[in-house]
Amino acid sequence: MKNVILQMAPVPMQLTLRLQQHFTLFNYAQLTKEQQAELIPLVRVLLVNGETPLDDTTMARYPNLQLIAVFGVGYERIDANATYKRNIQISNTPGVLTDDVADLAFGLMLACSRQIVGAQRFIERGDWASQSYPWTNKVSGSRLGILGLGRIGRAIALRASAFNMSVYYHNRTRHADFAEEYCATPQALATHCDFLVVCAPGGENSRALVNAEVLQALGPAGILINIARGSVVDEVALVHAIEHKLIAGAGLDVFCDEPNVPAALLQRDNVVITPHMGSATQSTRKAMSDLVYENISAYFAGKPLLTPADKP
Ligand code: 8YV
Repeated sequence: MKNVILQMAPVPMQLTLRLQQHFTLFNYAQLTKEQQAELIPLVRVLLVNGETPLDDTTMARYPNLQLIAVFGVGYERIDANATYKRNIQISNTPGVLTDDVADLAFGLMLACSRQIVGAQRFIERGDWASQSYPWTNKVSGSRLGILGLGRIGRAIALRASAFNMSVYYHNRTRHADFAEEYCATPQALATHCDFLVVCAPGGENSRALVNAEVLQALGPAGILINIARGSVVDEVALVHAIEHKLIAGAGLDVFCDEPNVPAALLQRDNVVITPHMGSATQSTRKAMSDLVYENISAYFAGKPLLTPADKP
Protein backbone atom coordinates (compact mmCIF):
# COMPACT_ATOMS: atom_id res chain seq x y z
CA MET A 1 0.00 0.00 0.00
CA LYS A 2 1.41 3.38 -1.05
CA ASN A 3 0.84 6.93 0.12
CA VAL A 4 -1.20 6.06 3.20
CA ILE A 5 -3.12 8.79 5.00
CA LEU A 6 -4.89 8.16 8.28
CA GLN A 7 -7.84 10.43 9.00
CA MET A 8 -8.18 11.12 12.74
CA ALA A 9 -10.96 13.75 12.72
CA PRO A 10 -14.05 14.69 10.73
CA VAL A 11 -13.33 16.76 7.61
CA PRO A 12 -15.64 17.68 4.69
CA MET A 13 -16.74 14.83 2.43
CA GLN A 14 -15.39 16.67 -0.64
CA LEU A 15 -11.91 16.45 0.88
CA THR A 16 -12.09 12.76 1.78
CA LEU A 17 -13.44 11.88 -1.68
CA ARG A 18 -10.65 13.79 -3.41
CA LEU A 19 -7.98 12.22 -1.21
CA GLN A 20 -9.43 8.75 -1.83
CA GLN A 21 -9.20 9.30 -5.59
CA HIS A 22 -5.45 9.93 -5.47
CA PHE A 23 -4.08 8.32 -2.32
CA THR A 24 -4.88 5.57 0.18
CA LEU A 25 -7.07 7.03 2.91
CA PHE A 26 -8.29 5.26 6.05
CA ASN A 27 -10.57 6.62 8.71
CA TYR A 28 -9.19 5.71 12.14
CA ALA A 29 -12.64 5.57 13.76
CA GLN A 30 -13.83 2.98 11.22
CA LEU A 31 -10.95 0.54 11.70
CA THR A 32 -10.84 -2.43 14.04
CA LYS A 33 -7.97 -2.60 16.57
CA GLU A 34 -6.28 -5.25 14.37
CA GLN A 35 -6.60 -3.11 11.23
CA GLN A 36 -5.22 -0.09 13.11
CA ALA A 37 -2.21 -2.13 14.23
CA GLU A 38 -1.55 -3.41 10.68
CA LEU A 39 -1.74 0.08 9.26
CA ILE A 40 0.50 1.85 11.76
CA PRO A 41 3.86 1.18 9.98
CA LEU A 42 2.41 2.33 6.64
CA VAL A 43 0.99 5.69 7.70
CA ARG A 44 2.87 8.69 6.32
CA VAL A 45 0.26 11.40 6.83
CA LEU A 46 -2.18 12.04 9.66
CA LEU A 47 -5.18 14.16 8.71
CA VAL A 48 -6.53 16.03 11.74
CA ASN A 49 -8.46 19.17 12.66
CA GLY A 50 -7.77 21.95 15.14
CA GLU A 51 -9.26 19.97 17.99
CA THR A 52 -7.24 16.77 17.55
CA PRO A 53 -4.71 16.15 20.35
CA LEU A 54 -1.43 14.62 19.17
CA ASP A 55 1.27 14.09 21.76
CA ASP A 56 4.78 12.63 21.52
CA THR A 57 3.60 9.15 22.58
CA THR A 58 0.99 9.03 19.82
CA MET A 59 3.49 10.23 17.20
CA ALA A 60 5.99 7.61 18.39
CA ARG A 61 3.52 4.87 17.39
CA TYR A 62 3.83 5.84 13.69
CA PRO A 63 7.45 5.16 12.60
CA ASN A 64 6.91 6.50 9.07
CA LEU A 65 4.83 9.53 9.92
CA GLN A 66 6.17 12.59 8.06
CA LEU A 67 3.26 15.02 7.77
CA ILE A 68 0.42 16.12 10.02
CA ALA A 69 -2.10 17.90 7.80
CA VAL A 70 -4.40 20.13 9.84
CA PHE A 71 -7.84 21.12 8.55
CA GLY A 72 -7.85 24.55 10.22
CA VAL A 73 -5.40 27.27 11.18
CA GLY A 74 -5.03 26.47 14.90
CA TYR A 75 -3.04 23.38 15.88
CA GLU A 76 -2.23 24.03 19.52
CA ARG A 77 -3.11 20.49 20.60
CA ILE A 78 -0.26 19.07 18.52
CA ASP A 79 3.01 18.83 20.46
CA ALA A 80 5.15 20.98 18.15
CA ASN A 81 8.42 20.08 19.96
CA ALA A 82 7.72 16.40 19.34
CA THR A 83 7.24 17.10 15.62
CA TYR A 84 10.62 18.90 15.39
CA LYS A 85 12.31 16.08 17.26
CA ARG A 86 10.78 13.49 14.94
CA ASN A 87 11.21 15.51 11.73
CA ILE A 88 7.47 15.58 11.13
CA GLN A 89 6.09 18.54 9.15
CA ILE A 90 2.81 20.25 9.97
CA SER A 91 0.62 21.95 7.37
CA ASN A 92 -2.41 24.09 8.27
CA THR A 93 -4.87 26.34 6.44
CA PRO A 94 -4.03 29.98 7.19
CA GLY A 95 -5.26 32.86 5.07
CA VAL A 96 -8.27 31.23 3.43
CA LEU A 97 -10.40 31.50 6.57
CA THR A 98 -9.28 34.94 7.78
CA ASP A 99 -12.18 36.90 6.25
CA ASP A 100 -14.86 34.59 7.58
CA VAL A 101 -13.55 34.63 11.13
CA ALA A 102 -13.13 38.42 11.07
CA ASP A 103 -16.66 38.77 9.64
CA LEU A 104 -18.06 36.62 12.45
CA ALA A 105 -16.24 38.74 15.04
CA PHE A 106 -18.08 41.77 13.68
CA GLY A 107 -21.34 39.84 13.52
CA LEU A 108 -20.97 38.98 17.19
CA MET A 109 -20.04 42.57 18.08
CA LEU A 110 -23.12 43.91 16.33
CA ALA A 111 -25.39 41.14 17.61
CA CYS A 112 -24.27 41.69 21.21
CA SER A 113 -24.19 45.44 21.27
CA ARG A 114 -27.45 45.91 19.35
CA GLN A 115 -28.98 42.83 21.03
CA ILE A 116 -30.18 41.45 17.70
CA VAL A 117 -30.93 37.99 19.12
CA GLY A 118 -32.71 39.40 22.20
CA ALA A 119 -34.77 41.67 19.93
CA GLN A 120 -35.83 38.71 17.81
CA ARG A 121 -36.90 36.81 20.95
CA PHE A 122 -38.84 39.93 21.98
CA ILE A 123 -40.86 39.83 18.75
CA GLU A 124 -41.31 36.07 18.95
CA ARG A 125 -42.67 36.36 22.51
CA GLY A 126 -45.26 38.83 21.18
CA ASP A 127 -43.89 41.67 23.35
CA TRP A 128 -43.71 44.19 20.50
CA ALA A 129 -47.50 44.68 20.59
CA SER A 130 -47.26 46.28 24.04
CA GLN A 131 -43.80 47.87 24.28
CA SER A 132 -40.67 48.90 22.41
CA TYR A 133 -37.38 47.11 22.80
CA PRO A 134 -35.02 48.86 25.27
CA TRP A 135 -32.34 51.04 23.65
CA THR A 136 -29.06 49.31 22.93
CA ASN A 137 -25.47 50.52 22.38
CA LYS A 138 -23.81 52.02 19.33
CA VAL A 139 -20.97 50.14 17.62
CA SER A 140 -19.70 52.72 15.08
CA GLY A 141 -17.19 55.12 16.55
CA SER A 142 -16.50 52.96 19.61
CA ARG A 143 -13.15 51.64 20.83
CA LEU A 144 -11.92 48.21 19.76
CA GLY A 145 -9.25 46.19 21.55
CA ILE A 146 -7.56 43.40 19.59
CA LEU A 147 -5.90 40.71 21.67
CA GLY A 148 -3.51 38.88 19.33
CA LEU A 149 -2.41 40.61 16.15
CA GLY A 150 -2.19 37.80 13.60
CA ARG A 151 -3.90 37.65 10.24
CA ILE A 152 -7.36 37.56 11.82
CA GLY A 153 -6.61 40.43 14.23
CA ARG A 154 -5.47 42.56 11.31
CA ALA A 155 -8.55 41.67 9.26
CA ILE A 156 -10.71 42.77 12.20
CA ALA A 157 -8.77 46.06 12.41
CA LEU A 158 -9.39 46.63 8.70
CA ARG A 159 -13.14 46.20 9.18
CA ALA A 160 -13.02 48.48 12.24
CA SER A 161 -11.80 51.38 10.11
CA ALA A 162 -15.06 51.26 8.12
CA PHE A 163 -16.91 51.50 11.44
CA ASN A 164 -14.82 54.53 12.37
CA MET A 165 -13.55 52.78 15.49
CA SER A 166 -10.36 53.58 17.41
CA VAL A 167 -8.23 50.46 17.49
CA TYR A 168 -5.86 49.33 20.26
CA TYR A 169 -4.00 46.03 20.43
CA HIS A 170 -1.94 43.77 22.60
CA ASN A 171 0.32 41.07 21.24
CA ARG A 172 3.35 39.22 22.61
CA THR A 173 5.46 41.41 20.33
CA ARG A 174 4.75 44.92 19.14
CA HIS A 175 4.28 45.21 15.36
CA ALA A 176 6.25 48.16 13.96
CA ASP A 177 4.19 48.14 10.74
CA PHE A 178 0.84 48.43 12.54
CA ALA A 179 -0.04 52.03 13.28
CA GLU A 180 -2.65 51.51 16.01
CA GLU A 181 -1.88 52.03 19.70
CA TYR A 182 -0.05 49.18 21.47
CA CYS A 183 -1.02 48.25 25.04
CA ALA A 184 1.62 46.46 27.09
CA THR A 185 -0.75 44.00 28.82
CA PRO A 186 -4.18 42.46 28.18
CA GLN A 187 -5.42 44.37 31.22
CA ALA A 188 -4.20 47.72 29.85
CA LEU A 189 -5.87 46.86 26.55
CA ALA A 190 -9.15 46.07 28.32
CA THR A 191 -9.19 49.46 30.08
CA HIS A 192 -8.89 51.17 26.68
CA CYS A 193 -11.74 49.50 24.86
CA ASP A 194 -15.51 49.00 24.55
CA PHE A 195 -15.04 45.71 22.67
CA LEU A 196 -12.26 43.31 23.56
CA VAL A 197 -11.86 40.82 20.72
CA VAL A 198 -9.85 37.69 21.42
CA CYS A 199 -7.87 36.60 18.33
CA ALA A 200 -4.84 34.99 20.00
CA PRO A 201 -3.98 31.38 19.15
CA GLY A 202 -4.85 28.77 21.76
CA GLY A 203 -2.35 26.69 23.73
CA GLU A 204 -0.40 27.02 26.95
CA ASN A 205 1.07 30.47 26.14
CA SER A 206 -2.36 32.06 25.99
CA ARG A 207 -4.28 30.00 28.56
CA ALA A 208 -6.70 32.23 30.54
CA LEU A 209 -5.05 35.38 29.19
CA VAL A 210 -8.46 36.96 29.70
CA ASN A 211 -8.88 36.44 33.44
CA ALA A 212 -10.96 38.06 36.20
CA GLU A 213 -8.68 41.14 36.29
CA VAL A 214 -8.93 41.68 32.54
CA LEU A 215 -12.73 41.36 32.66
CA GLN A 216 -12.82 43.79 35.58
CA ALA A 217 -10.73 46.20 33.50
CA LEU A 218 -13.12 45.80 30.56
CA GLY A 219 -15.80 47.01 32.90
CA PRO A 220 -19.62 47.21 33.03
CA ALA A 221 -19.90 48.87 29.60
CA GLY A 222 -17.46 46.50 27.88
CA ILE A 223 -18.21 43.54 25.63
CA LEU A 224 -15.97 40.49 25.21
CA ILE A 225 -15.82 38.75 21.83
CA ASN A 226 -14.03 35.40 21.43
CA ILE A 227 -13.54 33.88 17.98
CA ALA A 228 -10.20 32.22 18.85
CA ARG A 229 -10.18 29.42 21.40
CA GLY A 230 -12.19 28.90 24.58
CA SER A 231 -8.97 28.30 26.52
CA VAL A 232 -7.82 31.91 26.05
CA VAL A 233 -10.61 33.07 28.37
CA ASP A 234 -11.06 31.95 32.00
CA GLU A 235 -14.64 30.74 31.48
CA VAL A 236 -15.43 30.57 35.19
CA ALA A 237 -14.38 34.22 35.55
CA LEU A 238 -16.44 35.07 32.46
CA VAL A 239 -19.58 33.44 33.86
CA HIS A 240 -19.03 35.33 37.12
CA ALA A 241 -18.56 38.61 35.22
CA ILE A 242 -21.78 38.07 33.23
CA GLU A 243 -23.82 36.99 36.27
CA HIS A 244 -22.64 40.00 38.29
CA LYS A 245 -22.84 42.46 35.40
CA LEU A 246 -19.12 43.21 35.68
CA ILE A 247 -19.12 43.39 31.87
CA ALA A 248 -21.97 44.39 29.53
CA GLY A 249 -22.03 41.22 27.44
CA ALA A 250 -20.19 38.63 25.42
CA GLY A 251 -20.20 37.23 21.89
CA LEU A 252 -18.68 33.77 21.86
CA ASP A 253 -17.95 31.32 19.05
CA VAL A 254 -15.64 29.12 21.13
CA PHE A 255 -15.80 27.51 24.56
CA CYS A 256 -13.56 25.60 26.95
CA ASP A 257 -15.35 22.26 26.69
CA GLU A 258 -17.06 22.21 23.29
CA PRO A 259 -19.81 21.30 22.56
CA ASN A 260 -20.75 22.07 26.16
CA VAL A 261 -21.63 25.68 26.95
CA PRO A 262 -22.04 26.81 30.58
CA ALA A 263 -25.77 27.04 31.33
CA ALA A 264 -25.26 30.48 32.85
CA LEU A 265 -24.39 31.85 29.39
CA LEU A 266 -27.64 30.69 27.77
CA GLN A 267 -30.87 32.65 27.21
CA ARG A 268 -29.36 36.06 27.91
CA ASP A 269 -30.03 39.02 25.65
CA ASN A 270 -26.49 40.31 26.24
CA VAL A 271 -24.74 37.02 25.41
CA VAL A 272 -24.67 35.79 21.83
CA ILE A 273 -23.26 32.33 21.20
CA THR A 274 -22.44 30.39 18.05
CA PRO A 275 -21.17 26.79 17.72
CA HIS A 276 -17.50 27.28 16.68
CA MET A 277 -18.44 28.22 13.14
CA GLY A 278 -15.94 31.01 12.42
CA SER A 279 -14.67 29.36 9.24
CA ALA A 280 -17.79 27.34 8.44
CA THR A 281 -19.04 28.89 5.20
CA GLN A 282 -19.45 26.93 1.97
CA SER A 283 -16.69 28.74 0.10
CA THR A 284 -14.18 28.80 2.95
CA ARG A 285 -14.63 25.16 3.86
CA LYS A 286 -14.05 24.38 0.17
CA ALA A 287 -10.92 26.55 0.14
CA MET A 288 -9.69 24.88 3.34
CA SER A 289 -10.35 21.44 1.80
CA ASP A 290 -8.44 22.40 -1.35
CA LEU A 291 -5.49 23.69 0.67
CA VAL A 292 -5.30 20.52 2.77
CA TYR A 293 -5.41 18.46 -0.42
CA GLU A 294 -2.69 20.57 -2.07
CA ASN A 295 -0.41 20.30 0.96
CA ILE A 296 -0.78 16.52 1.09
CA SER A 297 -0.21 16.26 -2.69
CA ALA A 298 2.90 18.43 -2.45
CA TYR A 299 4.25 16.22 0.33
CA PHE A 300 3.70 12.97 -1.63
CA ALA A 301 5.25 14.61 -4.73
CA GLY A 302 8.36 15.49 -2.70
CA LYS A 303 7.67 19.23 -3.07
CA PRO A 304 7.65 21.92 -0.37
CA LEU A 305 4.38 22.35 1.52
CA LEU A 306 2.20 25.25 0.38
CA THR A 307 1.42 26.33 3.92
CA PRO A 308 3.79 24.82 6.46
CA ALA A 309 2.57 25.78 9.95
CA ASP A 310 4.34 28.75 11.53
CA LYS A 311 6.53 27.83 14.48
CA PRO A 312 4.54 28.65 17.64
C1 8YV B 1 -12.19 24.94 12.33
C2 8YV B 1 -10.65 26.57 13.55
O1 8YV B 1 -13.51 25.02 12.77
O2 8YV B 1 -9.07 26.99 11.90
C3 8YV B 1 -9.27 26.81 13.09
O3 8YV B 1 -8.36 26.84 13.93
O4 8YV B 1 -10.93 26.63 14.69
C4 8YV B 1 -11.71 26.32 12.56
O5 8YV B 1 -11.48 26.90 11.35
C5 8YV B 1 -11.62 23.73 12.96
O6 8YV B 1 -10.25 23.58 12.79
C6 8YV B 1 -12.31 22.51 12.34
O7 8YV B 1 -12.54 21.61 13.28
